[in-house]
Amino acid sequence: MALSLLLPLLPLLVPVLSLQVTEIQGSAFQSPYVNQIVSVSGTVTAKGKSGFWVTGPPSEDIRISNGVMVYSTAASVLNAVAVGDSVALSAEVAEYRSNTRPDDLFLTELLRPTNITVLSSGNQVKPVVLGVDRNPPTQRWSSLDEGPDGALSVPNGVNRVESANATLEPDLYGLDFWESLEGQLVVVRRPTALNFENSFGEFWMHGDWPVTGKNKRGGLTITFGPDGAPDVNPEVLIVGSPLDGSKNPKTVLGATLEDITGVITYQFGFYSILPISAPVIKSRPSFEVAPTTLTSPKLNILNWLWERCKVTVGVYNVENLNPKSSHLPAIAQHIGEFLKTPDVVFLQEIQDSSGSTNNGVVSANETLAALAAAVNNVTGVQYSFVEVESEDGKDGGQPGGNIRPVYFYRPERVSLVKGSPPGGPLDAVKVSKQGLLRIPKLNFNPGRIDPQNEAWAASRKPVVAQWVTSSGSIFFTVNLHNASKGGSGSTQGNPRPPMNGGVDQRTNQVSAIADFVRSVLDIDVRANIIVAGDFNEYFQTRSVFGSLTDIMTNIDEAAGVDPVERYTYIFDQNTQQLDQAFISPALAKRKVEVEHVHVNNHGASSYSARISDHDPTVARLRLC
Ligand SMILES: *[C@@H]1O[C@H](CO)[C@@H](O)[C@H](O)[C@H]1NC(C)=O
Ligand SMILES: *[C@@H]1O[C@H](CO)[C@@H](O)[C@H](O)[C@H]1NC(C)=O
Ligand SMILES: *[C@@H]1O[C@H](CO)[C@@H](O)[C@H](O)[C@H]1NC(C)=O
Ligand SMILES: *[C@@H]1O[C@H](CO)[C@@H](O)[C@H](O)[C@H]1NC(C)=O
Ligand SMILES: CC(=O)N[C@H]1CO[C@H](CO)[C@@H](O)[C@@H]1O
Repeated sequence: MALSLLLPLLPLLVPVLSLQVTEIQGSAFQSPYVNQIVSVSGTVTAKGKSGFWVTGPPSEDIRISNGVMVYSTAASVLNAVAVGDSVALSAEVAEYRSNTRPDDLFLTELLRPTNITVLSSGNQVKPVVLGVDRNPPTQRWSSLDEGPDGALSVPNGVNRVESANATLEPDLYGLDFWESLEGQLVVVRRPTALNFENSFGEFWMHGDWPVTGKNKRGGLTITFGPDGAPDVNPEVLIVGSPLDGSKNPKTVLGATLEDITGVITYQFGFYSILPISAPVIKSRPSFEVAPTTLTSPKLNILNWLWERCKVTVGVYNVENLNPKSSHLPAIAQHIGEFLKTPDVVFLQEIQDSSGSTNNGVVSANETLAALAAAVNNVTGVQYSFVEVESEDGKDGGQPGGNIRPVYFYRPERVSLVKGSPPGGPLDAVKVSKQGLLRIPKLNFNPGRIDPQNEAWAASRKPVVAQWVTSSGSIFFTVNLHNASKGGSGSTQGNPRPPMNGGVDQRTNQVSAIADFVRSVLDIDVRANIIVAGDFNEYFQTRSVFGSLTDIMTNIDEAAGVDPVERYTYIFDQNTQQLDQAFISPALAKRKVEVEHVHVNNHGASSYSARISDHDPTVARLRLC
């Protein structure tokens, strides 16, 4: 109480340090003068509802910003200055972070400005032109992201940016680069949007500077860098609300914009640019999406010998589908017209017949019958389906929905290998040698992998099936949907490596799946096995996939898909793959073809027009 009453008087009582903006900012994450009253002068570069920005004389040292925000919402302060004014003022140096966001970084700012004097008006400040004056690094966020997987390493959150308070290395690390521009006026030339806008109207983009992971659509995909560690694209900015109160345009992946001028700040967990006024869209991409070219062959007497070995599979997370879902006809159209009715479709997020109504219904027979009828309506193809019913409320997801992985299959092309009963929710699928040929056979077909394993608590249990094609080839499938990334943190927050919610559970889940696959390969090293679904994890988080990649091959790798085109999902600034498929050595040895069909991330003109949050994938494999 006494202190806060005194604070406005402090500038008068304490001898005031006269500093340059560069001295206030310093070369580390936090100011050397935090909590001190200083006097400073500079030119006003921008003004918003909660303060203004001043730029002082620059430093030769690129680590040191010469801009800073002066925080105040008082009309008397905001009315006292105009853009272009050269001002002198006294204020308290502060490191600000919202109390409700303890994992954010601090923003250096000047608080409670007093004694504001306008020295002259109409001055010009030359903005930093990004891509000309400075280029962001393109692979890593922070030196504190320790471990072989960089920002995707485990354990998470073992370091803190703020307690390390390292001297900035803006040539190497994204956080350091953007921090070195904190408070400065910058120009982003020829921006490209990297996603739909978020619910606050903010959007991610990169400008005309060197980038990595660039895909054909204009997005930046998570890849591996030249040193073998993940490249998580720090060369991006999120565009916050314009300072003049206007509204950002609606964006989509690959939209291009006119140059953006604004100030660099940190807010809501991210380094952001606050544009002076609303950015302007220059072009939007076409929303036409080509269907897959990987169709199932029509067998005839001439092509039979070669074509009989092919099988097509689709993988699609259909986002909480139930018989009444308004997106059900569109999903059917996707399966029919864009995926071209693959022989087996691995579906995830099929809800029970009563959807999210929490009434004890677990069977999804009506959801599946409705989807099959709708696909038939579109294509004339009649799918059959097979699932293992969950236990009510035990598999996570939307409460009451009992989401699960399910197989759709074309009975004229493939069928379940006969002779094993279907498993119940708690029955563990096992494989054993059968018959004279000692071929692997399941005790339950279909059956769930180790359903009582703690790794599947509140999560979907993977469903295994053994199939035979109409021409007699046998293959195994594992359809899965692992624990979600809920609880993950910002890529640009204080804990390093960034928090990756559920990563330990996913690691254990993949390991349980790998154990099952190994049990099949132990019996028949040439077995055809396809493991696919929504792993809820980027392939570049190698610690999660290690147990599986020891014995199987990532299907995109086997097919030679360009690494930048491997994506099924856009989150924040990155296009990335949560949906993965792995194949056994026998399949990887033969020809493998894969296409990610971007019906949702390219085919929708707005966030709400997407049918699902995931894009489906189609693969064509040779079984013999
Ligand atoms: C207020 O500004 C005047 C003129 O710039 C300066 O002489 C004086 O020292 C300042 N007082 C404080 C408390 O900063
Ligand atoms: C951060 O580092 C700078 C430069 O080494 C130092 O001057 C400053 O006091 C440090 N701040 C904190 C809070 O550790
Ligand atoms: C789904 O299963 C329920 C309960 O066994 C049954 O009453 C209903 O007729 C089935 N619906 C379809 C479309 O098969
Ligand atoms: C089949 O298509 C017709 C015409 O588009 C539609 O009225 C009907 O509801 C559809 N039936 C199913 C099962 O999707
Ligand atoms: C432990 C855990 O992360 N479980 C989650 C698995 O995923 C579902 C849905 O995505 C969540 O509801 C669970 O909480």
